[in-house]
Amino acid sequence: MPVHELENFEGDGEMIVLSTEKTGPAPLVAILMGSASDADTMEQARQILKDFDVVCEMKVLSAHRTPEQTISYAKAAKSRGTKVIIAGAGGAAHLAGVIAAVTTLPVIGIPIKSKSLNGLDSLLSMVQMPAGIPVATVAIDGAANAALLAIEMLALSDAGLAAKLDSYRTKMQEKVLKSSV
Ligand code: RP5
Repeated sequence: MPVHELENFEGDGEMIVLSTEKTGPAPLVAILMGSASDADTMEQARQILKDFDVVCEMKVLSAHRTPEQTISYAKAAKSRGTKVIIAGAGGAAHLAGVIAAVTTLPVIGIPIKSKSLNGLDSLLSMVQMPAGIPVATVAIDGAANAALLAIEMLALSDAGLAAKLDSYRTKMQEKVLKSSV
């Protein structure tokens, strides 16, 4: 679905307003979060995707506060051209699991560090998915690795992206080897 049609996209009767610009390619990666309070952490994922020139969109959708809109968005994602969904949530962190339940797109979950239990609650509620509905859960607040994992998935069918990943790794190795202690 071209991006200009996304503006009027309706999912199961619920209008979803997208942050995507009017022109340009459809977002390959969706970055979703349970609350705007997760945005600082999730921004790390957006920045890495931007560095790799991967088109993405960010959106707040909650498994608990906006369940119908969340499901509508997740159900429509594949037909819109999205390839990977990144979902961050904290506390009773069901967002990634609920999304994975209604799409066969790969879903990467980021357990957000919570105030009460430092994210252990988020991690355990996200990672312990039942067999059949996978969520690739990264570390607590592991937004950078979520983005890199999404890029690795996309790079399987994109040689240019694969080359950028190789270059990223090489630079990382050089930085470590140059470290002085
Ligand atoms: C979750 O509850 C969100 O993902 C967030 O991490 C946490 C707290 O949300 P707020 O109360 O700050 O909106 O749904």
